[in-house]
Amino acid sequence: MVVLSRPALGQFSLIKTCKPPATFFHGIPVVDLSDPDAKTSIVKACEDFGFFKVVNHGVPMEFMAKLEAEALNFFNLPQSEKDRAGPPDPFGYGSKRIGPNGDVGWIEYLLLKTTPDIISNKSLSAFPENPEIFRSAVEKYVTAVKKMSFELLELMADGLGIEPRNALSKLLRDEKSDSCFRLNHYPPCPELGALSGRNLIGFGEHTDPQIISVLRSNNTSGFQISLRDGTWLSVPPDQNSFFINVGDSLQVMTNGRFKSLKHRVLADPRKTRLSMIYFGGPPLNEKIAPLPCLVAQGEESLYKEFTWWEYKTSAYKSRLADNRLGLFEKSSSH
Ligand code: GA4
Repeated sequence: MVVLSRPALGQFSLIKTCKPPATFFHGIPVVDLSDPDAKTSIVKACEDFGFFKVVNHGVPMEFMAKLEAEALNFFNLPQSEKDRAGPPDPFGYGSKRIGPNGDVGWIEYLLLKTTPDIISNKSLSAFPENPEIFRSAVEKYVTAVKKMSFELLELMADGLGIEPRNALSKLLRDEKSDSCFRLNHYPPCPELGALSGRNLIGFGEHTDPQIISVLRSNNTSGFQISLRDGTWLSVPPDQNSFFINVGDSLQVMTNGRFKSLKHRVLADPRKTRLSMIYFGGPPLNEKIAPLPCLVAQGEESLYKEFTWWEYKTSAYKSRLADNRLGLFEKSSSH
């Protein structure tokens, strides 16, 4: 990886670049939600990769298409209008800067709460004409994706032999669940043609702090996952399916049996990438600890005790690529 230093990119000269992948990885586990044994494939995928693709998910395609169109309408607005929904606190519109600690990427985004109001007044202020159209597209999509996420977590609990089967899903179903929703827009960066065939990093490598993340993107590639040996694999895009990531909190709740997935996004030189991600998180006061039935006799929790609020506060003090769970490992001296 090299750091871009071309003056042409001015203030964004700190955005990193990376060689685009030569091929796609075609071995991503696929979970078919209409398969009676979906729970087994979910558990296997979470153990092997911390990542899988979901088909026959029941989320209406028109919800995805409508929200994609509305999101593009928003990102195509003049900069001054988008800026009315920013700067992010962390919610709202942001451009190039990710988080509060100096991370940057070739990206603009809208970060939204999912409870109790899906869209705050600040975010809606960028839609003076007809905010209701945008609100309704987000609400329909998020409601359907949440429902699918609850089902996935219940199947996962079944597959892991956890009782009750809502032990995981109830954290997301809770009205105090601290979940959020993100629309990411990666504009094309054609001027990079001159950069000896390198692509800008849109969203740098990181793991998600929550329980699970549910991603849907348009048909533009760029999403990459990291294997535990550090190899990056490019995920073939599929706009009709969802991609699920294991988050740090689920890693802890399974006492490390599932590992959170390190991932990143490369911007495309020619095509716009638009993705929408639901991050399912627990209530702030929830204790994040291994589920007792997943800790075998004689074994101990690998992690110190903490609440989701403590973890999130610590995450917001970190840089994107940091190993955030490291601070909470029992072996750690921090
Ligand atoms: C990564 C996952 C979600 O996008 C997010 C991100 C958050 C932000 O953009 O505000 C963080 C990042 C994410 C983890 C470390 C901190 C916080 C940016 C950052 C540098 C909304 C989240 O919950 O954590």
